[in-house]
Parts: sequence; structure tokens; C-alpha cells
Amino acid sequence: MGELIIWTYDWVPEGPRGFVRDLRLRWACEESGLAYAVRSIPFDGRETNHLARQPFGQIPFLTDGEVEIFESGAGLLHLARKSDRLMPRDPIGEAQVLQWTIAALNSIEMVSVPWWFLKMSGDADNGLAGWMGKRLDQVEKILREREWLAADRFTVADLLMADVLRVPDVRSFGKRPATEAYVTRVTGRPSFEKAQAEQIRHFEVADDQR
Ligand SMILES: N[C@@H](CCC(=O)N[C@@H](CS)C(=O)NCC(=O)O)C(=O)O
Repeated sequence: MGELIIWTYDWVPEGPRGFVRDLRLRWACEESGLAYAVRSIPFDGRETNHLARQPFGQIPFLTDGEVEIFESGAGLLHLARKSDRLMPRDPIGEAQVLQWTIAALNSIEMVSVPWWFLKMSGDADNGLAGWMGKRLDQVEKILREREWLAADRFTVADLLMADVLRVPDVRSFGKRPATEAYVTRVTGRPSFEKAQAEQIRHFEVADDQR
């Protein structure tokens, strides 16, 4: 395999900095010790300027030598196959990691993102609030009983679930102490802090060039 490159925008407005999804891949590389570089594509013209690499005009995507892969979840699983720090190699542990990684995307983020979009567009008490509360309660119940989602240790499933749950509006949607403790614990990891600081810096540097 060649050089591992995480692709993101060259700039984003201040609001999403620290939350842009390239952070998931940066964080995973930091956790695993995999060497990586970050490169940019222009934010302006994003709807069309990289469709061959990300068909929805979004970021992040990853290149690993000749391998090109988009979707942050797919990128995380690609990295997890390279490092057992992100996913154990035994079949039971691996299955647990896969199921919770997909659950973060397809059972939680699938609800939280549309709920958040509706909230942002002025409909705080929107029709997804009940579904959202139910899902978060179900996660809370799980996290009351265990420290990590899979394999009794930190894995890429925790990285992704914590990233989905740490969005401020999601985090403050009701009181769920076990979830709050989990998000604090997982995002308190030095690798997260480094990845987040570097992302914010990446976009700040671009401010001067605009
Ligand atoms: N399902 C995609 C979502 C990617 C996504 O939402 N990316 C955002 C940045 S965090 C983006 O590119 N937004 C710009 C846009 O949609 O035009 C993934 O997980 O990679």
C-alpha cells in the first residue's frame, strides 16, 4: 500500500469546524499510529469538482495507494482492517465492532442528522423528536451497562458512536448521564484532541488565504 491520504475541503465556515467528518479518519489514524497526510479539494465548487471521487460532492474520502474509498464509515473500516487497535482480529470481537459501527451510522446518525436539520431550519419540536429520544434512550441503556460498545475495549465503533453523539444539539437533547459520561470519556482521548485541533487549524490557516 502507498501513502495514506485523508481528503477534506480546503476551507469551511467557522460553525462546523471541529465537527467535519474528516475528523473521524484523522482520529482513527492517530489512534492506530498509521502515518497519514491530509490534502484538500476546494470548498468552492464542491458540488461538482470531485464527483469522480465522492459522488455526492462531499468529504471525506481516503486514498491508500491505489485504493480510493469514500464514506467516512467505509474509510474507518478500511483503517480498522489495517490496525487491530481499531478492531480486534477474533471473529466475535470483529462482528461486534462491525455491528456497532453500522449501528452508529444507520440506527443513530440516520435519525440524528435529519432531526438536527429540521431543528436548524426552525422546527425544534419536529416529527423526528420522538424517534430521536427513543434511540438515545436505547443507547443510554446500553451504556449504563458497559464502558465500550464492542470487544470490552475502545474500538472504531466507539470512535464513530461518540462522534455521532457529541454533536452539541444531540448531546443536550434530554439528560442521559451514561451517554454523557461515554462521550466525555471517548472524546477525552488524546488522539481525538489532536485530530480536532489539527482540523480546526487546517481551516483557520485557509481563512488567511481567502
Ligand atoms: N455519509 C457521508 C456524509 C459526509 C458529509 O456529510 N460530509 C459533509 C462534511 S462533514 C459535507 O461534505 N458537506 C458538504 C455538502 O454536503 O455539500 C460520510 O459519512 O462520509
